[in-house]
Amino acid sequence: NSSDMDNVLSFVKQHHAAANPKYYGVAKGKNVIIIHLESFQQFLIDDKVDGQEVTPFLNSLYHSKNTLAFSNFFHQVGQGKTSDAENMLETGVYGLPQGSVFSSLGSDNTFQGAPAILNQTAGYSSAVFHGNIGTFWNRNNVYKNLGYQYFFDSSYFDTSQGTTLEYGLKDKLLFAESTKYLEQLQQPFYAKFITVTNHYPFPLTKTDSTFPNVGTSDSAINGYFQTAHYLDQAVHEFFNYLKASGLYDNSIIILYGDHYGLSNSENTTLAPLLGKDPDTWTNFDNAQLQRVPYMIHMKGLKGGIQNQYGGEIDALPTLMHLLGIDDSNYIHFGTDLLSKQHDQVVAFRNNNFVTPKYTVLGDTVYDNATGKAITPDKMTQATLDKDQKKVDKELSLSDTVNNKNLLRFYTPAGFKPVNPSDYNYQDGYQ
Ligand code: GP9
Ligand code: MN
Repeated sequence: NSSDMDNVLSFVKQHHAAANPKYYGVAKGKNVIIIHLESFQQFLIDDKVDGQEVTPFLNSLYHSKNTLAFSNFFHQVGQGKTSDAENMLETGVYGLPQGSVFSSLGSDNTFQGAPAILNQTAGYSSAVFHGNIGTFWNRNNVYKNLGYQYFFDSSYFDTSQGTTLEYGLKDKLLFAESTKYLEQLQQPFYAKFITVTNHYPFPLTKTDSTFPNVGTSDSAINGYFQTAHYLDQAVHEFFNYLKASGLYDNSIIILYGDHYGLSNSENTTLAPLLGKDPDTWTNFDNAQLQRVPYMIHMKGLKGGIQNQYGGEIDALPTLMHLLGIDDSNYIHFGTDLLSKQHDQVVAFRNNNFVTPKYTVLGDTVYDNATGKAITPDKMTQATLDKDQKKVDKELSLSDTVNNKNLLRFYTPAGFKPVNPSDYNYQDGYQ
C-alpha cells in the first residue's frame, strides 16, 4: 500500500549518496562486462601457498593502476546465495531473510533491474552467459523481469562428456564458447558471465588444475585452492580474448565474488593456511572472512586500492554513477562506494553488521583493530545502537519491497515497467 512505499521512498531519498564528480560518467557509453567469481573470497587475493600465488591474474588486476579494487567489500547474501548476490548487484535491493527472492518471488514481482535501466536510459543491449540449466534459481523467469534480452544457458553450449561438473560447463569452456555470441551483441552491451567451477565441493581433476594440493584434512579446502586457481586462469584467458578482439578498449569490467566458498565450520581447518591459530579462532574471524572481491577495471580508469567498507548492495549505485546515470529516483538500498557520503555500515542478512571500526554480531561487539570482544563506552554504544537501528530498518524496508511487491506501485521518472513477454530465451538471436 501507499504508506509502505512512502516509508521506502523517504528512507531511500534520505540515504542517497551524491555521485563523486571525479568518477561520475567516466565509463559513459562503455560496454559493461560483469564477471561473477563463484564462491570467491577475498583472502585468496595475494595469498601464496609454498611461495606460489593462488590467483596470479586476479592479483595483477587487483594491483593494476586501472582497477578500483575494494579491500573491505563484504558479501551480504542469505540462503539465496548466488541468486541473492545477483539480485543485489542488479536491483539494489536485498535478498530475503529466508529462501531466495529469485525462486520465491522472482517470477511475478516487478523489478527495476540494471539491464532494463541501462537499455532505457543509454541504449544498452544485455545478455547473461551461464553454463548451467536456465531453470536453476528460476533464472529463466527472473531474467525476463530484469529486462535481460538474451540468456545463454547450458542449452547453448557443448555440454558433452567431460565438459561439465556438478553445476555446469567448466569456466574456461564457458568463456571460450561465449565469445561467438558476445561478438554479435549490439554495443554498448551489458553482459554477465556466471562461473561455476569454483563451487563446493570444488571437484577438479589434475588435468584441469596445476595448483598443488594444500594438504589439509578437508578435501573441500584442498579443492578450493585448486578450483580458484583454475578460475583465475579462465578469467585470464577471457581477458586475453577481450584484448585481442578490441572489446577491452571500450569496456568497463566488473569482477565480484558472490559469497563464501568455505563455511564457518571449515574455517578452523583453514586458519593455519592464513597464518592464524585455530584455537583462538572466533566468530569475529568468521565475519572477516566474508570479504569478497569487488574490482572495477577499465583502460584509463584512475584506480587504486580502496579501503572504504561496503558490500554487494552498493554495487549498482556505484556502477550507475560511473556510467553517468542518475540513480536518485531508483529504490536502491546501498550507496555509491566512491561517494564522499557513502554509508560504511555493512549489513549482513541476519542483521549483524560491520563498520570500519567494529564488528557487531548479535550482542557482541568486536573491535576490528584487535579482534577482541569489548564493552563499548557510552558514546560508542550510542553510535552502534544507531547503526543497528538503521540496519534493521533498511533490511525490513527491503523485505517489504519484496514481500509486498511494492515496485509495481512505483515507477521511477524516465523508466518504463519491463514486459517479460518481450523476451524469449529459447531462440537465441532473433
Ligand atoms: C548454479 C549456481 C550456483 O547455477 O549459480 O549457485 P549457488 O549454489 O552458489 O547459490
Ligand atoms: Mn554462488
